[in-house]
Amino acid sequence: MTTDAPREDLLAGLSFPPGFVFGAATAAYQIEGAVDEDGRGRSIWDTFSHTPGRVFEGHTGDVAVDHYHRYRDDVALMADLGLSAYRFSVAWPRVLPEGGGRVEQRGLDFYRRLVDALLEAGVDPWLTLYHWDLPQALQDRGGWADRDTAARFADYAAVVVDALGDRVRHWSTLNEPMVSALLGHVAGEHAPGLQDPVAGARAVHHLLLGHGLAAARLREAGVADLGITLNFTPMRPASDAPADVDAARRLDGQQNRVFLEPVVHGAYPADVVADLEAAGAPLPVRDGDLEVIAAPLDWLGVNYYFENTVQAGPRPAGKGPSPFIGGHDVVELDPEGPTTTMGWGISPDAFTEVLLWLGERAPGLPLVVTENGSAWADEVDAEGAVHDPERVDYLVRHLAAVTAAVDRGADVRGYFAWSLLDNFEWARGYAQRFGLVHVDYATQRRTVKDSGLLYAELLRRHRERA
Ligand code: IFM
Repeated sequence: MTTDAPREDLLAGLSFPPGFVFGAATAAYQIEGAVDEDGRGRSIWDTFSHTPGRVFEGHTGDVAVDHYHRYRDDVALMADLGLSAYRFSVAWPRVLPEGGGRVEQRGLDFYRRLVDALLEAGVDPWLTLYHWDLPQALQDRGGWADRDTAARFADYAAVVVDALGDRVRHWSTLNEPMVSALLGHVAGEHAPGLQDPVAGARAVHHLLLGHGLAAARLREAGVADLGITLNFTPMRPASDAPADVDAARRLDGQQNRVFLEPVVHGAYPADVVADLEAAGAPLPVRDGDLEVIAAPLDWLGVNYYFENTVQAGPRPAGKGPSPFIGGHDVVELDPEGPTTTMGWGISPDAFTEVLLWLGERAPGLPLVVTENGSAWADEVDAEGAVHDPERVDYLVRHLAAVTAAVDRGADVRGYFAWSLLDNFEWARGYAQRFGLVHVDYATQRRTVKDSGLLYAELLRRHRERA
């Protein structure tokens, strides 16, 4: 790898507390490939991506970036970059091909090998149990809309911790339950591709219940560093008009608060409960569930990408169905100013605000930025370099946003860039590149981008200061 730091000192002024964790993140279905190997069962994303019209140009995760076979090289790359930590997810259908019952040791062995390679390379593994790849067998029995899936998730957690608990210290239950529940069951934009608000509300609750039940099993197995990862998007009203203010409240409720509040305070926000009931899609809460969901945590994972401005009014057809229950009368406005290739705006100040807001909403709970990053149209040039000035700019400004939050008292303990590698960006396929490392999908060749080099330089300076 070329290690020349970019000439201009973009990192001046960026300084993080001693012990601050710097890593990069990925997820199983986005990188592993090898979908038919070693007894892996099908996941809802195999089904979804193979359904015509669901994913950009019919892309699938069948091969992805072949990490299943190239994990040793990828770990070496992480060590070269100087990452102190790596956040990855375990594919539930590799471990339990039918969702429950028979355990596939070959699937667990892959993660044992991966974790051993990470530890040998001095990279601390941060394991996420669920990053959206539900076994299809469980979907066939109702998926997250069915309460039993929460119990199956806890059983799966117990199997994984039994296999890896001796070598993985940092555990997370779910990644972005908002996306699983609402993009998957209300907008139909993600697997399982439903447009069913009732199923969406049920999925919200059962994912959170699964989190709580799994947390208990992980604690029983001795896990002492446990979190959940939620994605936060500030919702700004387009004006002071009461209808816009209420639209922002409703979307903020379903995007942010309906996940945060039960996890940290053991109660759903009353306004969201009322909104969902009014939409005919109630949360199926039973006695005792909220105590389970509010299991004590050691940290909260924060994924942040952009903010939204919202306006009351009919949603234009071109926008597609809203992921929010009853959201047909709210429009998320197109961002003003530059956007990434995802069409997302760039708002580092809102990132600082989210971290400070979480400090108030979840006092005493350390925060870890488990994802932050941006997609751009990167290419390898004739010299074999990938110049990605927009990602460099996004990275530097968002790291500065973290330091600003820390300076103002937010207890942020780490930052994981999304993503280590270019990969399968769900419904957007391989057209969106988020990696610090470019992947040529024809050859699987990895090339560290300028942003990756800059990140490596930041990490080098951070280590030197420690
Ligand atoms: O690629 C995703 C990731 O899987 C979850 N968080 C957002 C990323 C970018 O869309």
